[in-house]
Formats: sequence, C-alpha cells, structure tokens
Amino acid sequence: MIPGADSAITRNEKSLILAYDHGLEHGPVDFEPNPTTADPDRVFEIGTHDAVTAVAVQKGIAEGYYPSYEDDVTLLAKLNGTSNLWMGEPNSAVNWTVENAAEVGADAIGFTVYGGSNHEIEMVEEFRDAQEAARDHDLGVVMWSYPRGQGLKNATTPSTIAYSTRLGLELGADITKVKYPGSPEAMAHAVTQAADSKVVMSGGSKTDDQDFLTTVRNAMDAGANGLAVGRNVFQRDNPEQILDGLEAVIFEDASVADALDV
Ligand code: FBP
Repeated sequence: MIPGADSAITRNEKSLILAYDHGLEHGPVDFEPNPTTADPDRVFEIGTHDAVTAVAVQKGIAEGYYPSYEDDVTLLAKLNGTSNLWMGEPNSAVNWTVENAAEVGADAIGFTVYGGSNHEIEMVEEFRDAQEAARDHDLGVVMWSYPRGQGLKNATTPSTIAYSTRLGLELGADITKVKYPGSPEAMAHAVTQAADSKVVMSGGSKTDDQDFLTTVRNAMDAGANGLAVGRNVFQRDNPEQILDGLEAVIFEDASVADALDV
C-alpha cells in the first residue's frame, strides 16, 4: 500500500467501482435481466455517472470501447479472470500486462487472488509481478480477495473475510475488495485488519433497493471505503437511479431512507 496511490479512483478516500467483467466471469447470463447491458457502450454510459470513480473491465472491452470514454470515465484494468466454463480448482488467467493496461489508459489495476486455492502460490506470485509493475507506472492496485477452493466451503465467515483484507495489506494492495461478511461487526473487524489500506465491499447478486442500500450503509458505518459493484447496478431497469442512492450513502453519508428518496 502506498498512501495516495489510488487517488485517481477515489473521491475523498472513497470509491464506487463499477465492475463489468461478468461476461468473462459468469457469461452472458448476467446480462439477461437487462439485455442492453450486453453492449459495453451502455455500461460505459452508466459509468459516466458522477458517483462512479472507476469502471473495471477486461482487456478486450478496454481496447475496444474505452477510447470513446476516456474523458469521462476512469479505467481500472482487471488483469486476470477466468470463465465459468472452468471447472478446476479456483485459478485465474492473467489476460493482459500492466504495460498494456497503462497504454490503453488505465489509472489502476485489479487482480483476483483466491487465497486457500491450490493455486494460491502462483496467483500470489503473479500478483507480485503485477503490483510491482503497477508501482512503476504509478497505477493504483485493487485486489479482489476471494478465498475459495479445497476445503474452504464458506468464504464469507468473519474470520475468512478479515484474513482476506489482511492479505491485501500484506501483499501490497491499495484497496482490497471483499464479500460482505454478514454483519457490521464482522466488517469492522475486517477493516481493522486492513490497517491503513482501504476496503471496499463487493456488490453480489441483485437484491432490492432497501436491502442493498442498507448493506452498503452498514459497510460504510463499519469503516469500509466504498463499493465495487456490478450486478446490483447494471441488472436494474434503472441503473442510474440506484447510483444516485449509492452516491448519497457513500459520498454524502446519507441514511438509507434519504438515499431511497433521491
Ligand atoms: P458483483 O457486484 O456483480 O458481485 O461483481 C463483483 C465481482 O467481483 C465481479 O468483478 C466479478 O465478475 C464477480 O463479482 C465474480 O463473482 P464470483 O466469482 O463470486 O461469482
């Protein structure tokens, strides 16, 4: 972690990262609730909303579409990723280099580490290479810290999520993205273990407005620095409306009731 290294993708130390790597990670099924979102142009348009501090995409989407949005969107290059067609022990292919991401215009890189997987050692070594190259290019570093594999059945227990945020700190992430551990107390514990590095909550599968904003409010009250979210925004009929509410909760400290009203 380097203080300020993530400043391009934060606002007042907070982030709202719009994740859009689902076409690789989950496949086209994630676009079914809102079919217009199969078109990357639609999601980059959503990413121009004031609330969004960065859009996270894979290489092909960045190369093909980011040039049209570089004045209005901050790019987070998600460097590794694997399709849902892969049935082996959790692992993630490194799909582009930091040098290439910097040429395309990225301000930060994103990298998944599956702690606990049989592939943890190689994934951490790949993260090391990417993290050091990111430092050379002055790019922020965001770790998707998702423990899974082998005997790790429930990857969202409080102790596992606290270990996840600690991995991010220890390995040099500026921001670590974790699943919500189920309670504000557990999130506060995870935030404490990240020390001065930042923690953002992963959005998860789509829930209703009230439930989603309440979980985000709880995470923020527990000390999280924001959210990295995909389906809970782009699967809605009106993604911009939930972004208005998220902006109120994350950046303006609004209550859920007030955020539902904006
Ligand atoms: P969501 O907000 O839709 O959960 O997206 C966050 C994210 O980390 C994406 O970047 C990624 O595609 C997906 O979740 C991976 O989800 P999982 O591996 O848990 O199925």
